[in-house]
Amino acid sequence: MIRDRMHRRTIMDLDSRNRAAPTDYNEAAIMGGLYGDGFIACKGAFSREWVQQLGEDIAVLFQEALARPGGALGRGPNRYYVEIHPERLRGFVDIITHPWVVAVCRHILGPDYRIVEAGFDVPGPGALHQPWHRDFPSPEATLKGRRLNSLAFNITTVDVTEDMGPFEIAPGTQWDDLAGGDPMFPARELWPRYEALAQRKLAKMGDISARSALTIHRGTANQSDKSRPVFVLGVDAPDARNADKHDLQLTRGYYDSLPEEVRHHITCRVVETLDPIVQEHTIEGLLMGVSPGERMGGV
Ligand SMILES: O=C(O)CCC(=O)C(=O)O
Ligand SMILES: [Fe+2]
Repeated sequence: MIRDRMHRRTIMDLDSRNRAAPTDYNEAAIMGGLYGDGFIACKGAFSREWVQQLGEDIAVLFQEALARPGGALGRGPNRYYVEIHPERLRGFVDIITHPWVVAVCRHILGPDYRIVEAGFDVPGPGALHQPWHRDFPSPEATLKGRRLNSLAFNITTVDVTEDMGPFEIAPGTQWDDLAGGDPMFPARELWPRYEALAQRKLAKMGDISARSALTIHRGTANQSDKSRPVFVLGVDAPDARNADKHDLQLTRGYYDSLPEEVRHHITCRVVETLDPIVQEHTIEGLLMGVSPGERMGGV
């Protein structure tokens, strides 16, 4: 009980210290952005000091993952994805209780949304372009039902510059039916369409973005000498099945310390001690990178 009260106090302190002033988040703008472009952002949601702490926690977890066989998944040359135990991030509760994150989840996924994945991408120096892709095949709910039932949130840990291989999206392509081809990797003949649509996202420390992971996107070639670690949070509507591919674990002590309202939104195993995460969703199509000079498809 004491623990619970202390935790609440921590959250409240962080509210006043580290968060943007509460704003009325416009439901129609959120729906319009995610159903339209498939990508929205909240600029300056966290302080730079808070993001620096996130970056430090991620750096520790990245070193641990690289040292453990199977701990970090290759996503192309010098590009990794690592799924994590949320409680290893000091700011995890700040992220999932951030009023903009809560508003976006509620408006798009409904009141029973569930957090199913926490991890980070690290595109390092020398990482190549990724092939244009979506992170998983479009479910029936989206293809036939024309409804988004999952979201991916990203928080950059560094100020992204042009030479760091920014993230790019092709707005509106969350609705594309890739029938007849690979369900995640559009054929190269289609790439010129995505290149023409492409928007580069030069996120700054403190920004949070939300996207449909179905919106066709790619990490671009990192030509700088700095890596660009970015936190990833996956959230499902009750009918989505993405939790099946992940194994979110919280220790009993941490779980019990969370307010009931927060617990309600996490699909996880409650464990005595954290098991090493068995990364199960290698995406074969991402293992090869595309050199920036390489012809981008089409004729
Ligand atoms: O580079 C990024 O920010 C995202 C990478 C990505 O889309 C992926 O690995 O699936
Ligand atoms: Fe991706």
